[in-house]
Amino acid sequence: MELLISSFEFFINNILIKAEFFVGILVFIGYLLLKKPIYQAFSGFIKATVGYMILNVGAGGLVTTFRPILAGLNDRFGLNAAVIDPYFGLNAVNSALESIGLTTSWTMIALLVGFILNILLVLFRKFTKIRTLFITGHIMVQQATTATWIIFFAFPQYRNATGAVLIGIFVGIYWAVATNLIVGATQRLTDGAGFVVGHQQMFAVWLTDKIAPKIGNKDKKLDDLKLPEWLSIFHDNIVATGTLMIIFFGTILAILGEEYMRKIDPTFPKNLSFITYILSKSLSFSVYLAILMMGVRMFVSELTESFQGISNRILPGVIPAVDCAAVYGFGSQNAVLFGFIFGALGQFVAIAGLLIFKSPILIITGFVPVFFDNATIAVFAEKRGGVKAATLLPFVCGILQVTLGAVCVAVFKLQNFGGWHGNIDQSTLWLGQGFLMNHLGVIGYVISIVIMLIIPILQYKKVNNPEFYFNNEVETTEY
Ligand code: ASC
Repeated sequence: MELLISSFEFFINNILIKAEFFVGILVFIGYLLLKKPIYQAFSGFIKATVGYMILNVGAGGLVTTFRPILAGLNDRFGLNAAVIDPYFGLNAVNSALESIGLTTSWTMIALLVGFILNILLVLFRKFTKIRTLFITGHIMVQQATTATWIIFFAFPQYRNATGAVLIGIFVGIYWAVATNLIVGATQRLTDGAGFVVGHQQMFAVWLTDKIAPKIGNKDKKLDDLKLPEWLSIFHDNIVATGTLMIIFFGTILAILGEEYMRKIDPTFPKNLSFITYILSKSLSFSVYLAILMMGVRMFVSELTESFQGISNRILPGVIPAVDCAAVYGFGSQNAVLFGFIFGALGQFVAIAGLLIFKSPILIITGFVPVFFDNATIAVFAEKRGGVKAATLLPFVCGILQVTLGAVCVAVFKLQNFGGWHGNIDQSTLWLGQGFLMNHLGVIGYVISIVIMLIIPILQYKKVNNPEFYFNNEVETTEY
């Protein structure tokens, strides 16, 4: 038994939550199954792992640089608001659990239960209609942690191993169902690259894919926007991001002020002027984004090729669900930027609304949801509804992230802990499910699980050509 536990621990700490190795190993095995020579499998392992690590450097750089700046607004003006960001959400949940004498130690068990359940759902795909395996480790940890609070909060009687299993079932089914839902959308976007988004906005992406064609014209691409001669420099992604970030973060940094930034940022050298500091912080956004995109290109191309091996042999038809950034290389170069800017505008409008209407709960923009949710939504929106969808949908999402984020803080009683997970699926779908659990108890839990399980079955019913459903080809059916 002890050996079993320590192998589980090894697996969780070294593979499951280290997505770079998970992806690398999958690529390695995939190539071997495709009967490629071992040296090619090795080269694939290195490129996929390094590619994912590069992506992490880019994403990590963005998160660690810009999260404190946005959150600084809260501190600087003593707003006592909840920051909507999964890292703040994690801290909030940790403190909330501590306040009731618990820790997140059950979360790791839940994580494993969820992962195994996802594999079982794929294995029994004949009945479940699930094709996707969620492998974005750090996201799984964040979601399992938030779910720990939601479920322990709703069921004080199960603050034990039973609760851990309930959490595992909840997240495992969400991982499988939500990613399975957007196979069609992702395959259409990437022209059948053979992966799907496994992150924190899958339900929103599914809706985007449905709504975008109704509100915009897919042929009016961001890259084709006719700009006056001098503005055409912004067709270049680096120029566009760099310039906009100088305006965006320049304004926020100016509001926060030099004195405050010197106080909170130990990397602000004494002899550097505030203007140079602002320029270099803002432009580092373009740097990290360029790094992120480079990593994405590297691992996506390896994964796409080699995963055929796994999906042909071991888990037939299975599609890996990976970080949302994997789709940033598809579609117009500037879609990511538009998503972020319009999402942020939506959030700021909504925050102004909370202030004007004297909401008892205030919200502060967190970097992860405002950037990664909205950039992802914009990429999908642009594919199906052009410029109009790529601007309007992130704007609406930004409004929802703030308003429903505030509702989540109230419903899950997190107001004293300073944060909420904040990603759009967690602030919509999970809010509804948590609400059911709070009010109907175990019946609410069962209802929310059953609803999730029915989704892929309904989805399958709508497919015109069931053969396509399980063999990874680009689906044309919409559901
Ligand atoms: C998240 C999160 C991150 C980023 C990253 C995007 O939700 O916690 O660190 O998005 O996964 O590439």
